[in-house]
Amino acid sequence: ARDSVVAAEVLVTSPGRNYVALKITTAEGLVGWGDATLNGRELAVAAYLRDHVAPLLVGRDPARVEDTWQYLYRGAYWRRGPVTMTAVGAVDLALWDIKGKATGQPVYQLLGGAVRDRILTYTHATGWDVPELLDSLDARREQGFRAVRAQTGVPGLDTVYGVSRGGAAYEPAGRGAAPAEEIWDTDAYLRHAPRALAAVREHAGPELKLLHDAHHRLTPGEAARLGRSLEEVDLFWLEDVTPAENQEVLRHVRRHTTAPLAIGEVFNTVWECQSLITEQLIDYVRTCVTHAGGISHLRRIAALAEIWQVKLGPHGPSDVSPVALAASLHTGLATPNFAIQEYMGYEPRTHEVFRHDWSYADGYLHPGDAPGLGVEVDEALAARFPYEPAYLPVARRRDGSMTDW
Ligand code: GCO
Ligand code: MG
Repeated sequence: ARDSVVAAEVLVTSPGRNYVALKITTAEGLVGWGDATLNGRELAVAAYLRDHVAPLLVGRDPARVEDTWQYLYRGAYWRRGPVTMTAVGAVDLALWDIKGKATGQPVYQLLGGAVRDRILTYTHATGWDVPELLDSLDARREQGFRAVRAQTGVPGLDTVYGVSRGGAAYEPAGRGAAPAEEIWDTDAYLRHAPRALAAVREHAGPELKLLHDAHHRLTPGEAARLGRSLEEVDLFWLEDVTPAENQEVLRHVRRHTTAPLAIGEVFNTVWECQSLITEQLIDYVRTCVTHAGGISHLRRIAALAEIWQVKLGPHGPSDVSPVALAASLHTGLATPNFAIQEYMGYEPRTHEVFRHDWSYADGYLHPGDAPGLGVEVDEALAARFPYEPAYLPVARRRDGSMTDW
């Protein structure tokens, strides 16, 4: 007889920052975990799962991972979008976890087995000025990282997203009932960033893989100029130069720079990636295993990208939970065109709530060999960290108008 789902429960916890986890339990007593965290919109996904998805899962055969994906995606009528796709992704992860536990295999084995021994990872270095940034970079290199994303402050601005001051850790979302408001000045950024990144390259030498994230703030013309001014810096990738809602604008950027481009952390399906991939307008697709519908859908994006020699470099800051990171690593170990995994690290409390088998060593990550995804949630501990509203900041230009992001 087939096993069946008896419960699908949503857990919201905040061990340092907010996470949403989905727990699926089967009649045979197997438990699968999924990540449903959508930074700043956590409770919308929690409600979507609790009110509209959990009741549909009860009684279903947990082995039917693909059919459940199709049922939730096609069956909803209202397709795509971050809330829907994160919910679908959470279910997909939990079901892959159960399939692994049911068969005694780590998920990467079920995806065809390892095509590599370990997964290259990049982390973040941040400093308000160049000396601070170089200190941060050196600290990362001492931890063994071979690839680092470098972000710096901008003279004349008080704050810059993703950049801390004085060596403090930075967190993508700030606690509070409303987002912080920051001032942004693209001209000042474009004057400063190429100089700061050139200094980083000079300091780091030629081998370090260097990345930079423009956070969707530029027009195609500005992006082309930035790419061109960074060519000597020899970036591993330049990320999110434009909002990329209009994918055609990337043609202009491509025409003017050979800087490798990475886009897609806010995309939710293969459809948003389609022309970026098939026109070879990007080098790396950044879709995240949770926000893009789970392992089942990330594999489809990877398959399309593979044909066009586009590689995967999934999103993985601290707002992507250790469950999602595990799922990304299982996918990465078994996917030929998986290039690199972002890894920002977590607070100690987060590691305690999400006990994981994946590990970091010497600039590389490995998903581990525990059956399933290899992450168990300490529910008693999780309950001690209740949800607190937290939002990404928003930015306005000097005239008070909102920036793209
Ligand atoms: C990255 C991202 C993050 C996001 C954040 C949004 O490349 O890691 O751009 O800094 O902005 O995860 O929730
Ligand atoms: Mg980014």
